[in-house]
Amino acid sequence: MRSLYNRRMSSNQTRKIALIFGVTGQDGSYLAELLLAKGYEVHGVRRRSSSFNTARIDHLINQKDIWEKDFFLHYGDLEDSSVLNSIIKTLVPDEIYNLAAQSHVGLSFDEPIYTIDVAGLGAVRILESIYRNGLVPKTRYYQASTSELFGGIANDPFSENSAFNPQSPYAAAKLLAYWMTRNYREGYGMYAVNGILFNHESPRRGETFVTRKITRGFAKIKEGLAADLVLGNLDAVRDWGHAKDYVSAMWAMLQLDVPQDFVIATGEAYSVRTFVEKVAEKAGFKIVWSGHGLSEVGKDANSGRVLVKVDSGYFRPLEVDTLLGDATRARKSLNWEPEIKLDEMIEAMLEYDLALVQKEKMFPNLNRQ
Ligand code: NAP
Ligand code: F7E
Repeated sequence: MRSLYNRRMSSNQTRKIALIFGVTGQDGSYLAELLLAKGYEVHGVRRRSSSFNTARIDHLINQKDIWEKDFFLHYGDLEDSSVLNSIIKTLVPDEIYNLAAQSHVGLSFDEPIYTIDVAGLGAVRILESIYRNGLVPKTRYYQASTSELFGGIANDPFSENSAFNPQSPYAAAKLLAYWMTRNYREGYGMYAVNGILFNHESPRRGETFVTRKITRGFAKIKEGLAADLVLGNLDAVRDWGHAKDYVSAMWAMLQLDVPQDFVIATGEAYSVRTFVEKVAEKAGFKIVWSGHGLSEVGKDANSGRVLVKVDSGYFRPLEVDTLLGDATRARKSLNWEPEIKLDEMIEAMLEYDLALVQKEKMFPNLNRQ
């Protein structure tokens, strides 16, 4: 921070400064690319980790013409107010994107307090820092809100006006952050908005989320590195878009004259079961299902081999059955449309995972310490 502070004090800043919490995550990496392409000076906050956690942004770090000229990283943690306050106070960013969270819904049942501290109170720590440093008229704030707020009990598409019904510690934490974002907007006049994003995926999606688990699983099966894939609730239905499309919406939400919250979704939803069938087909298998509940299996129609099994370990204490979004407001006010179709996204994810598995076959110790 000290060297950055000196540099910032002496520079004559003409371009916009963006600060991304969660820059090492799926969305953070795509957003950093987008903002750099738009000419921003981009700062990201990363956590100290005992193993490398910058794989998604290494291509930016390794570009000599942008690293520490256009793109900067700072150590910090959403649990540590003093460090994040010092980063915000020093940079005085034009835009802050809060994408940092323990973002796994299933895991939030195992670690509820940590999840609420980071995904809920973490947002309040940033909002307080903006407010108490007198940055309200300058700094705009984006909160990574989520379709999990809705809880998935209605069959109609969810919009900005739908009721919330959080079904996990993760969703409850995000509900706190959602309301605090609105409170700072309505109470203090801060430009602070919630992007209520439905599920979005990509080859950079974490490997424990269901879409990536499926593309990685079938890549391993195809290349002979796994016999089968074990999943939880196959009947869950989700509205899956591509992360690259969704980070454009985040940026657009911070460019309006009047701050507003937006739902971002494709308007099409499929079950986990259908997602499996689509991935399997692209990997050269045709799945036929038999059995029920925990005994259900997906077999390859040609060989009769069991490729998909169900295990109760992947079920959650509370499940969100169906999430389908209505992004009419974003279409009208942000001129936003999702461009990448589900099948195209699945092909890209599978292709990426096949290449990864082939590398792992050639270098079996690749991921071992
Ligand atoms: P992700 O890949 O899990 O990335 C989360 C980011 O948060 C990572 O950079 C992670 O750092 C960082 N982080 C976690 N705990 C932190 C802490 N204590 N302090 C500072 N940073 C911390 O998530 P994503 O898919 O990109 O999603 C971005 C945001 O949108 C998240 O807040 C998520 O809850 C929300 N969201 C996601 C979706 C979706 O479908 N992807 C939908 C709606 C909302 P490490 O890399 O070190 O772990
Ligand atoms: O689960 C079911 C699971 O973990 C999707 C996060 O980005 O999107 C994400 O949360 C569905 C659920 O994502 C497995 O029960 C079945 O119904 O991929 P997921 P999520 O819980 O929807 C929202 C919008 C966020 O905000 C979150 O941050 O798939 N499912 N079998 C499984 N899920 C997992 N993870 N693993 C399975 O084996």
